[in-house]
Amino acid sequence: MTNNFSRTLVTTALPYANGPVHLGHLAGVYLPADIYVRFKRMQGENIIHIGGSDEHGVPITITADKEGISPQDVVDRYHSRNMDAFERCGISFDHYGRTTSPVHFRTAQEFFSEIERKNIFVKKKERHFYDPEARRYLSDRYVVGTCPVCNNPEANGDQCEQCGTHLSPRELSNPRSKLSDRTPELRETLHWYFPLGRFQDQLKNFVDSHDDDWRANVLNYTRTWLNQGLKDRAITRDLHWGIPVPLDTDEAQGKVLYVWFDAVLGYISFTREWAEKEGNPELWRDYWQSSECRIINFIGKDNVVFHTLMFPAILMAWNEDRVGGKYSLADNVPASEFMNFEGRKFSKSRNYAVYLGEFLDRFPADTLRYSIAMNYPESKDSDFSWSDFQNRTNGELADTLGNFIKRSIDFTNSKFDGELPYACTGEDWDALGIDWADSFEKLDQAYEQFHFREAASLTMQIARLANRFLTESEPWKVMKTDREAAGKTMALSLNLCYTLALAWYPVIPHTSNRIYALLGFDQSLDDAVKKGDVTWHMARSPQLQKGHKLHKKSEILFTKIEDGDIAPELEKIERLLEEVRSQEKGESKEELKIKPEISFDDFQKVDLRVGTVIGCEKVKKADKLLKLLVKVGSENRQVLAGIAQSCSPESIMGKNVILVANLAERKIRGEVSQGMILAVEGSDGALHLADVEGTGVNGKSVQ
Ligand code: B3M
Ligand code: ZN
Repeated sequence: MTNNFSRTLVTTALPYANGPVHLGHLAGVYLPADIYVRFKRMQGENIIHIGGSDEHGVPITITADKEGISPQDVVDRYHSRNMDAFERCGISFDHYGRTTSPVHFRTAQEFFSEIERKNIFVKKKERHFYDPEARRYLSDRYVVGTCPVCNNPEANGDQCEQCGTHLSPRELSNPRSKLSDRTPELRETLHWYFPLGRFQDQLKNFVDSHDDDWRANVLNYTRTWLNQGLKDRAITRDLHWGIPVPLDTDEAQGKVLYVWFDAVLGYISFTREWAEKEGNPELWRDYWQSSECRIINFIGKDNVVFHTLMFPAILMAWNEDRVGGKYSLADNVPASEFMNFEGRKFSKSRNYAVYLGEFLDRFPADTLRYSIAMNYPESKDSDFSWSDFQNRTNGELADTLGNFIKRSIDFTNSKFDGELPYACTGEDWDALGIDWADSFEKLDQAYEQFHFREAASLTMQIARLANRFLTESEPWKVMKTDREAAGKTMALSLNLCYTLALAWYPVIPHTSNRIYALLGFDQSLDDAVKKGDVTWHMARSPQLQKGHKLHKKSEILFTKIEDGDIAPELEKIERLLEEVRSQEKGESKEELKIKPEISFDDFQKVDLRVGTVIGCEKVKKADKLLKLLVKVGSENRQVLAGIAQSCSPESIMGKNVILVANLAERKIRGEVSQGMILAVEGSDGALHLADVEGTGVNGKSVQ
């Protein structure tokens, strides 16, 4: 990935403005992007970081309905809260836009119109539930009804909580609207589909061309989709919140663009807004429409295919038959895994999270940035815990880095009147025992390849060596007999402080600015970087001359975190966990609605057998159903199971499942189902088949 590029555009996934961002978001997307951007800025590269709020889609209207306020109120609230939290955390966006802005409406509509003009969209008529009283079409989550599998009368349009079956609203009997409790009617409605399949070959070539530089997880997710064959995706919705379909026809009335169609285009709109802010409205083209610009999309793993397939396909559709004004595709899409919190997944809906703004009310941004960088979920899920945060802050930031800086500054202030007493030579510098060339080569590579955890550890390693150098040189003792030697130690130490100020800038910029100020500079490090007065390269050799004057100030860079400081947090976790557990229990008690007791004899009537899955395919037009062929002893049974959204056909082939073997046959979606198989729902909402290991178990009864 070496460059012929003279510019870089970094984008970060646009968080939905329906809630506050939490540490999981920070760890996966915003902090890594900011670290990278700061590193590049310091290298003197032309790089911009564009982000903003995703303000459309069902998540926003659901929050609004829940709180009884308008979607606009929801997005206004969280857009400013999130922007403020990011700023306090030092996430240095060049522009943070919002998808409700006029420029974005224009951009998204322009894309729709261009693709429509080229006749690329496919239009399909469908029947959707409509609530005549609320005068709204109902998305899945707005419909309830009776589950076709377990007869639960309160099943949701997307899933039955009682039996776990994933459903679509039309599979429910006695459907009702959540808005009015009335029976909705099926109404014919027309929708625009983006034919992803039309771009299958182009997309495959695009992905293949990044075989060497994209992360394995990104390639894997994307190829799973490619291998299944890309399908048409609806890109319009019947919703009252969103960007109107820009057509004057009757059929376009009341329709808005699907949130994912508009959200990815936000990156472009926001770059346009940035260019306007810069006073050069055409400047965005240097980033989006120039082969000299590298584009990097930082995202979480749940957003991969939207960025590696959907967004590129939209740009391909735009570019088709064009001579000028073509958009470039991303060069890299570094998707993170998830960072968990005290061993559990963050969950907005269960309120199991630490929100960024709240965290920063209690602890300094850099302690968080450091801990999270050291836990960056690069290739597997990681975990944030309060005790790890405490240990890293105290043992690494305070005892190592902070301690070294303070001792260097204070001793020079008190014994050398705040003045660098000696001119360091290259030889002195090399004699420190730090292999500068090697350390910086490794650091550069770590940053370049998005290995931020490694970058932070390497930098801490330099701080450790510096701290050890000062301790072992004992200038406070040597001073009594050899002032010159002590002076040399201090001059080297202060130059090491300078090196550390620069080297830490990508990860803990607030601290770097403070060290830089302690070293006697009037201009902030941020400004010095911006102006190019300070560059990354300067970190590897001594920069402070003999006679250089410090500000003669002293500062404690990191306050230690006492047990008492995190005790309330730990108690809060206990409470949250308690709540989550009782919610889970409550849900299972309440919503399971345990059926009336049965006798042992009744139970004995159920014949459970082990069967082996010997065939499996998706059921057409039912995206939740799989059709299985299960071998039980000498019989083969056809079973329909609502597990398609959790299990791929390939993944369950050959598994030994538990089958209710004496259940009366029934028809689902016109297909016969001869039994049921057992599955459980995990806390992630996915269904897991009860799977029996071992050979020779086929046909055996389950005890
Ligand atoms: N808002 C989903 C999410 O927050 C979505 C990302 C949009 S990126 C263009 O996970
Ligand atoms: Zn059910």
